[in-house]
Amino acid sequence: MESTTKYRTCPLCEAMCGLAIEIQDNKVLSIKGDQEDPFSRGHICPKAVGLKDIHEDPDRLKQPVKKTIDGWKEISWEAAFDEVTAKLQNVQAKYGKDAVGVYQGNPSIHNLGTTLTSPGFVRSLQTKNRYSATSVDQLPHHFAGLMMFGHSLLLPIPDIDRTDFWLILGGNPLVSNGSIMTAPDIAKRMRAISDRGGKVVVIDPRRTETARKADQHHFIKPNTDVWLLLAMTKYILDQDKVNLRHLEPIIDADELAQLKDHLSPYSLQLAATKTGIVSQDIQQLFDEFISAKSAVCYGRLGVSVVEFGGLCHWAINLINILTGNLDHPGGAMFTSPAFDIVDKRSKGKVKFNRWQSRVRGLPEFGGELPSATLAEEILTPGEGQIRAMVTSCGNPVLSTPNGSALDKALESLEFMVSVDIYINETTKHADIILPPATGLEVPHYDVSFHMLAIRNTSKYSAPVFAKEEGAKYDYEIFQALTKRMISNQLPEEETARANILMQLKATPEMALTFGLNKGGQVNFSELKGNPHGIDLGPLIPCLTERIMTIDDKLHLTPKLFIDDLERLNKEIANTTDGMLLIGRRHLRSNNSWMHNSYRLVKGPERCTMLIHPKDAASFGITNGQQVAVQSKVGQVEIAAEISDEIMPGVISIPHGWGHHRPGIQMSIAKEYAGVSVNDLTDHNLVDALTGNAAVNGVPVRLIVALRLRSG
Ligand SMILES: Nc1nc2c(c(=O)[nH]1)N[C@H]1C(S)=C(S)[C@@H](COP(=O)(O)OP(=O)(O)OC[C@H]3O[C@@H](n4cnc5c(=O)[nH]c(N)nc54)[C@H](O)[C@@H]3O)O[C@H]1N2
Ligand SMILES: Nc1nc2c(c(=O)[nH]1)N[C@H]1C(S)=C(S)[C@@H](COP(=O)(O)OP(=O)(O)OC[C@H]3O[C@@H](n4cnc5c(=O)[nH]c(N)nc54)[C@H](O)[C@@H]3O)O[C@H]1N2
Ligand code: SF4
Ligand SMILES: [Mo]
Repeated sequence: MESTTKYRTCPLCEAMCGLAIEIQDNKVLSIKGDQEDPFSRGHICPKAVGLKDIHEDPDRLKQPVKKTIDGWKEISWEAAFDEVTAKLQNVQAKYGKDAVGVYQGNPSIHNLGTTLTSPGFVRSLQTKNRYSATSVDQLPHHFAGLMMFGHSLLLPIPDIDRTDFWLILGGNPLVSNGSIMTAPDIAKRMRAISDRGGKVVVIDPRRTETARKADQHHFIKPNTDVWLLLAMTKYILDQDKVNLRHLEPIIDADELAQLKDHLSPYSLQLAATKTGIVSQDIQQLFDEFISAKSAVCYGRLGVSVVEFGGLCHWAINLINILTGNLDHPGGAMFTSPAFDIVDKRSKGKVKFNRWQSRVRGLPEFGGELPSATLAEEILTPGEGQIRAMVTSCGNPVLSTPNGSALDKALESLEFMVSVDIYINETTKHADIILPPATGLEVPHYDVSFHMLAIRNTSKYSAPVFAKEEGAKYDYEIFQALTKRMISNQLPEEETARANILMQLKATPEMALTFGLNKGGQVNFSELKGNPHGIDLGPLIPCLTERIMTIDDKLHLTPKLFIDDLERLNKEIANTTDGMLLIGRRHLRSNNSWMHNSYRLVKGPERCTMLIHPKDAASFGITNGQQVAVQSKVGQVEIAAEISDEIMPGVISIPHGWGHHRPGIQMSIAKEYAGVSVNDLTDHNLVDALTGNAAVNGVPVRLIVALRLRSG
């Protein structure tokens, strides 16, 4: 058969790159960037070819497997669905609904079927023990969106194609390819800022790949951005540089006046002391930002997974609002997505702290509890203890703080089921694994990332290959489970019952058709006729229509943020002296699960501890030496990589490694095991306001064994 080229969006990260995939007889010949994709314009990163490896990976599961004393055995789908739901119902009958916990990981929102149908299944469990990767990631963004704009999905996106000044705190988009900012080909877009006379400034404890390409970089002591951001907000107010533009009518003048009082402690001098950035540099940064024609302040993981992540994102929004850069070209803008998941019916509803976690009393957000408390909810006896778990698209043993505790906790469960494609550090604890078709075998539409993109675009990708015979799509799995879970909860009335059962038959394409028609910008057949995607133009000011607060006002001073300043103020006089641990990402890696692709893991060891030459000298560490790193909760041994790209007092270890644990069935990943940084991160370190895990800025100690010389 002749080779053909299929076009589709890469589902691996948030960038939504268009791919041109050449295939012949069910084989991938090549994966290249799609030059005709109007959004990604041919951009691609090395991970995209990993899709071929996932497609062909002999370790990938295609049939349900059940753990037996003789190892994993394939079982039929029907038997698996029956057993899973019977076991979950049994645990709930014995201990109550909350005894079943559920954790949903990152690929949940990169899979159309899972995005659309897993929520129904989770609801059918009727449990308060819901967890996800959100609380080890972007929760503070959602929190600030909810409190200030009225909806957790109203997230301001940096309009980097038009900005004159891009301030990046704790983000490394040249490697991550952008997050809460879907923007394929960041490098080109960054260069364009400089070419039009603009400026990019990066604030990061590491001179990252992005920092090296930026116009300016400042090192910052981890976990101190909050002082800088609040000082900047205060500075804008003190300088009388407030310019609310079209948002003035929806901002309360009293709130603006009160803001100034609340911010009085946060001087530029205090910011300098806390962050380690010299005050002249801080002032220059503030002045340049304020006077730029357009400017945007953007923060990502380095200001999200820290102890004051909530306040950081509040301040970031304030800075953009007060300088006239929110909802304005070149600033931070909102999308007008073709498939809009902001549900108007939730207007004014604040889904926060409606219940708390049983053991530590951490607040619920959007129906979920913080993942940092999952292990103790399983391990602590008492009413409401989790006795069975469902995981889907997640590897929390490697991804959540104190992963070793969770490893033990999962072992103690009465029953566990995982919807996943691999037997890995988390799913090895399951009794049954249900593997969906994935990657090139599934239809794709980025419901979430079109919402977070720097342009309004819309794109549907048909599957490149049919799923294997006997395999199931993710939506088929969730629908089958939901149907069984609710079979005895269905209403008596015939039509109501028929309605629910019909919804449980809807394919993702049917849901897409419905959602797109509701939005009225494009329809499904247009999308099918445009496999490179459709550009719907630059972001447009829309906040005054999209705002979801009950009073249609934008709130500058939600009480929860103001109250949290008290927690911050207790830190004013505190100083920390020891070493602090932060994370890092690599272009050829994707969280914990793509290390089974040889082409992505080969080459020099990447799971190393970056340390500054001065620190290395004072601890007597040489390059490549094994060092024991200890935290409150654990210890790992790792090779040191000495480099002045990291600031003194800080070490960096990437997450997602640690594939040495027994029982995993990923043959290549095992050979490139590394260690898990989340065996060091502390489940007790959370942003008390939002419940988000603080995996950046963890205090650690280094222990260097005396090296024995031979000869
Ligand atoms: N220390 C530290 N910890 C971190 C971070 C950090 O920077 N530092 N980053 C955090 C962030 S941002 C995130 S998002 C989380 C990620 O945390 P998780 O989402 O828990 O972890 P992943 O590594 O993304 O695991 C993805 C899982 O989905 C499975 N999978 C892949 N494709 C499919 C599919 O199509 N269907 C199904 N059903 N399963 C699939 C994989 O096999 C794997 O088990 O980690 C967080 N943890
Ligand atoms: N190649 C690749 N791409 C990915 C992923 C991946 O694993 N690999 N994961 C995807 C996911 S799930 C996400 S959420 C995104 C994340 O996207 P990003 O947030 O852009 O990625 P990170 O590399 O975690 O960047 C965080 C930066 O914060 C810095 N930092 C740490 N602590 C602090 C601090 O206290 N203050 C400041 N100012 N900076 C600090 C770190 O040095 C790092 O450079 O990436 C996505 N893209
Ligand atoms: S940047 Fe992200 S979306 Fe683009 S090819 Fe790489 S992994 Fe795929
Ligand atoms: Mo993430």
